[in-house]
Amino acid sequence: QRDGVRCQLSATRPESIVEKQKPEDVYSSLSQVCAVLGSQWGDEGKGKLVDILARRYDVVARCQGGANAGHTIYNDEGKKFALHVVPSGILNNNAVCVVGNGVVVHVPGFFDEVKKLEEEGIVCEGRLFVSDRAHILFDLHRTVDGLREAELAGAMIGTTKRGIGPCYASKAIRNGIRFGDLRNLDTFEDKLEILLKDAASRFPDFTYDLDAEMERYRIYAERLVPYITDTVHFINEAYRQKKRILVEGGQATMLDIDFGTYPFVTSSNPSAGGICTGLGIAPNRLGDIVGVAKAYTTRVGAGPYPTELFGELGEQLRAAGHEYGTTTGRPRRCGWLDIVALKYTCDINGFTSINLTKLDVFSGFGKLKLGVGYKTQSGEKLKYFPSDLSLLESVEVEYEEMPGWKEDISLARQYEELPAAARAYVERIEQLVGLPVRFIGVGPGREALIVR
Ligand code: 2SA
Ligand code: GDP
Ligand code: MG
Repeated sequence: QRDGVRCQLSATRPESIVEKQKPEDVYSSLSQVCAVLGSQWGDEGKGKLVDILARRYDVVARCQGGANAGHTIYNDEGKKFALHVVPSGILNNNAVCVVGNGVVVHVPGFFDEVKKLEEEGIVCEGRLFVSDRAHILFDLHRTVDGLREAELAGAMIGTTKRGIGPCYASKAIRNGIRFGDLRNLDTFEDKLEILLKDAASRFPDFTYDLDAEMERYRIYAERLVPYITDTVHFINEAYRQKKRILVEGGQATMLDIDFGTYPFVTSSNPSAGGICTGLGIAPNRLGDIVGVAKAYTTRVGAGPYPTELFGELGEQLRAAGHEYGTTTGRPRRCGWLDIVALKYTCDINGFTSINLTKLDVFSGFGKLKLGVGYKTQSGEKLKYFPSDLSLLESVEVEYEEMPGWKEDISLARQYEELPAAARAYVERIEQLVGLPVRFIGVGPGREALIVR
């Protein structure tokens, strides 16, 4: 069955591969270093799980990406928070939050986020730290992001225009500026001038005012003093002191610059390798890696998307799942769950379990489909997720059909309370990917989670 033979949905449901455990046992069995990563194209609901797990962790850290990420969480009073760079552990007062060296940070955006949190009574200073090795994302990077997209015209990536690609480009080309550089404002100014001149030489319409920018950064430099830290040392010291460390991924593996549908990807590594390079945590210290997967799929921006639904069903999913970008408000493309892509990201990340989210969204849908195989135009079955985009764009997806359910499941808290068809859907996914679905999301709130 693993290779996508059409499902014979017989009267006998597949047996769950999950051994029954009490929720508290599941939580406490999670390893000292645990990561929550996106297994699709982002927006799977990583923020929600991180917020819930943060109560069991001492340190919550982001390792890659920047304010392109949008992680939506709700507190116990149902108040909504949309986080971008600040880790989703910030709502738990006992957790220390780290923005790692692999993250790119727009300073005014960072302070806006901190201000909004502090207005809600959430203290950030003293428990939120930014790596001195993290790169500063300047307004110029945002401008260049927009200019590059405009140049690409019909072939645009559909970026969030948050300057992510240009900032990582500065880092790679080695004229980037790091938070630690704010400790010496004279050399900082020299570096900033080089960076601005570089952008101006590439884009004739790009103008800049170095003095005005320096004036702003002199002020930021002082305001940032309590936040800038050697987080590599901090996190390794925390590890030695047996503190529990939770890593929050941004975006997802299908948007990974190496493993995603290049060039329609982001500019960082949202997959497991990004944890090590973006925080300075050694690979052999990683433990559980929870892959977050929506019960269906969504994608924002351009690029191939084999199981995409067009027309009424896609609209229905978008409306039922409120599928609009957390950062940009863009409508998300929607489609069936893609098992071929999910198996690929399971391999890359070594997920130890799955958090299947938004299962509630399917209530009232008719039949459900799982994309279980890809076939080329010549009828050849692909054995694995291809790197060749033109091939990917032309594949025919083989689907298994499964019965849906009518019941509202948003109040279910025990697995057994789910309708048989919902359980069959979960268990078929487990069978196909060979991993336990330990967490099932049935609503956006903290309480709307089934733990098995
Ligand atoms: P970028 O801005 O350079 O990282 O864009 C490159 C591609 O990566 C996609 N990308 C995302 N996809 C889903 N969600 C993201 N975060 C926001 C959210 C997005 C939003 O939580 O909803 O609000 O639009 C995210 N960030 C980057 C992007 O769409 C490009 O395809
Ligand atoms: P992230 O980027 O992976 O953190 O996800 P986003 O916050 O961008 O998007 C996920 C959206 O789904 C948010 O609006 C969440 O509040 C919401 N959400 C998360 N889990 C569930 C769930 O199980 N059911 C429903 N209905 N909504 C969910
Ligand atoms: Mg998001």
